[in-house]
Amino acid sequence: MSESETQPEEATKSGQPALLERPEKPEPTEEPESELPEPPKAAEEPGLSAEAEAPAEAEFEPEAEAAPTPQAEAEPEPAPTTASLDEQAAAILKANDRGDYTVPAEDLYPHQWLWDSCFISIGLRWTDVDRAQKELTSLLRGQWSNGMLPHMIFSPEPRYRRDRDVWRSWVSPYSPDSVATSGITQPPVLAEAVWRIGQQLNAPERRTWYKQMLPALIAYHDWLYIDRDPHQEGLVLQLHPWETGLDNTPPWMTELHDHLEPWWIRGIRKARLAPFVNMFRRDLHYVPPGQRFSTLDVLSLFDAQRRLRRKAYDTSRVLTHSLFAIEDLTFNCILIRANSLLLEIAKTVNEKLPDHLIENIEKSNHALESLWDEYGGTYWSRDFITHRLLKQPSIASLMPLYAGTITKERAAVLVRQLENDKKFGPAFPVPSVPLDSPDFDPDRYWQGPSWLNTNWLIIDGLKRYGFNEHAAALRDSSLEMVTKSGFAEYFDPNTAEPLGAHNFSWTAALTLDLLHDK
Ligand code: 9WN
Repeated sequence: MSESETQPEEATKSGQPALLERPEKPEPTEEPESELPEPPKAAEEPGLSAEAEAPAEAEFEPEAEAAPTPQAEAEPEPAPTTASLDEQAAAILKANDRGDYTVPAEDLYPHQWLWDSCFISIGLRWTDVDRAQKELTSLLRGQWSNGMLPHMIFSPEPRYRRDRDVWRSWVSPYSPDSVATSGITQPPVLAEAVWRIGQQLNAPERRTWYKQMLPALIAYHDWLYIDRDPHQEGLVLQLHPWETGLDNTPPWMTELHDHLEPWWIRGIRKARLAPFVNMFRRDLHYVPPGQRFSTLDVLSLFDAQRRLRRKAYDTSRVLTHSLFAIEDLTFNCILIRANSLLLEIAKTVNEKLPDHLIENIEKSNHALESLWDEYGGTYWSRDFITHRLLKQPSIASLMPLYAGTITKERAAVLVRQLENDKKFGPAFPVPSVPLDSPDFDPDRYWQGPSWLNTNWLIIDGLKRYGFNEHAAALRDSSLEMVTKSGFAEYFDPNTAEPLGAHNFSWTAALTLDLLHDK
């Protein structure tokens, strides 16, 4: 055991044990509206213990009992309902409301996630702007003293102790005392969410809101550059696929297996033991195996997470021991857009951002061009150490539209990819991996299915570049997908078959936003 990987009791900072034991009850939530499509009932099946309700982050637990567990089968399509789409969406957000924050989905995701809460608040602003603000201020409980916003804030319920122990945020001196969090971040959509909520408020309220959120936003963007751009290139690096939000996206999984795969995972691969390991996976209680990560991917993700924990989530320590760091295209595009909104927020309240942050912001706008591949006519993520472009196709190549800083000519090149039926143009776009890629799988998580959040980002980018017809068409097909199949986590891009979790919060929230913000 390394010096940083002490047991929670030994490493705990003052106040932490109280947190872990605190039998804090979640705010009572109201029963879902009767029109709410039925969520999966796996946890109520006989033979599933309370532990089986452990969430995705604990989806592989080596210490779990070896008894075979029932695996989820494809759910039937949700029952037809007479409620309108926006009523259904609002009912899902209500059912997933835990008081100060909204869980992404009952059972599978019982904690608070960073970019989920941002997307959720963007939808909530249409139904209850106060609640939308609360969704974002509750994220700040988790902010580390170095400015990092963690990708997860754990529920304090005793039954989730194991999830908190997987991460042990208390091994870092920067983690907060009052909540347990993960030790990595997620795409910085926060400035977008803060700004959009501000658009619903009158001028004095908007100023108060922006003033309230600005210090946390500055600290977060500062941390991204200071901690994650050590060579001052204008691009920030990520240390784990979970930081991209597109967890098993092909370029990251290839790099992960090439750089970090330990001997014991290679052994499992060689001995074809993956089906046996599946018996320990919690996520498969809720979602069929073909719709989630492969088992080898899950093992690698948890192994990579443990390596970060051993270094107390300290980026410079991680980088001295590992070659696995990527300047992710999606993450950096979202940061670039967030930077421009941060400037807008500061301007509204007559505040000036620190000079060094302004310099970094300007550098980023130019640095994105270093990810352009003239020969391939597209943008890629880049290996932080070698500067090699990671030329494995994914939806990330469309994200510079959302960044908004590329030229109109470049934007037009990306729009042609979007129009291409062999790449991003199935019946229900936008697939998370282009159809002509050998990695494309219509069912598997971020390796093919269409997602509402990435559609939303692309629609926003298309509008800002004036591709209004494309934006309208993608909006319509997104809403058609939800009308046809319900508020699934993701959808088969050829058939719109619902996949992953049901009654998924950001699908509901962004549906509301697409309905209201035409
Ligand atoms: C790991 C909550 C999160 C999203 C991510 C999505 C998925 C978690 C998981 O769920 O990630 O963070 O268990 O796979 O990939 O984008 O924020 O909805």
